[in-house]
Amino acid sequence: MSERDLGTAAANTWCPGCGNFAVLNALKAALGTIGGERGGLEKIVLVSGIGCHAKIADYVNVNSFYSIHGRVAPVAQGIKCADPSLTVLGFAGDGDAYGEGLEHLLFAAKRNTDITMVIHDNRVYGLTTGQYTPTSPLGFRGRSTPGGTVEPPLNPLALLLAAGASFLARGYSNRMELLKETIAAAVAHRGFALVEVLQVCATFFNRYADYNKRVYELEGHDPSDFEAAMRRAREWDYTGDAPIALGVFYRAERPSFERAARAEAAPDRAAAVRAFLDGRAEA
Ligand SMILES: Cc1ncc(C[n+]2csc(CCOP(=O)(O)OP(=O)(O)O)c2C)c(N)n1
Ligand SMILES: [Mg+2]
Repeated sequence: MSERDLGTAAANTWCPGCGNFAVLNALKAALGTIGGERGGLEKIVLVSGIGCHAKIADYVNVNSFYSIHGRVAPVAQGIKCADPSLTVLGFAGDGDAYGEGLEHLLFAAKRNTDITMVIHDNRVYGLTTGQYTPTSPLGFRGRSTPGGTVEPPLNPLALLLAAGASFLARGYSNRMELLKETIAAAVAHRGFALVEVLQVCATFFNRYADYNKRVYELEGHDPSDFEAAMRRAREWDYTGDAPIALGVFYRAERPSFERAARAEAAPDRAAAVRAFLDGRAEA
């Protein structure tokens, strides 16, 4: 199936300049490269949340499931556990994943379920027209905070790394090539992968000029080094004007939840799990 065939007849309702177009195009390009090893496009399932980002499910011609606000990670994990042969990608907003759904996201990372989560982090509630989210910067003025927020933002990369994510990366909606590569690498990873995308909301929080000045691509960084990844993750705390790193921060090979859980279902549980952990058992 070509990239063109991956489109649908649904009318696109994102605003002009929205960073979601870049995520959509990067996804289509990445899907074109996934193919064989992951079983082809029939084996792909997209799960989305609620918000502007969620409409991505309408615009890609693969199996998809609209979940509810904050519940992308549990739905994606359920699908993956029911049929581990599927390749499951979750698309969630910053409000969706880091606000309402944060607990689910942290536990998906802790379990290392083999899903890819792409977070459209525009640092605002886009669909509901401009309220602050967990990653809005200190002082953000929006519909619900006309005087500016008085609480600092979360740093989702530092938080997810601490929770046990085995693949962690950051992309930017104005760096298409890197975004394509990063999504493809996340899908290829066997285990919980999170791609935090600085996905600019052109209408309610336009950061293009600022991000363009500050983003840089990670070079000479060892993604197997947890401490180095944490230092890079904390370099910019989502407030202030520090440089913003893009690329793969962390990558580690660990048994995934759904494979370990299936090994446990074998008659000799302990032996099966041990064999699985030794890398000999097949799920
Ligand atoms: C349980 C629940 N709470 C609140 C809402 C209202 N709601 C719909 S979209 C949204 C915000 C979405 O923001 P985000 O996840 O950042 O997505 P974006 O629109 O920015 O892509 C909210 C609060 C809802 N639909 N369901
Ligand atoms: Mg948002």
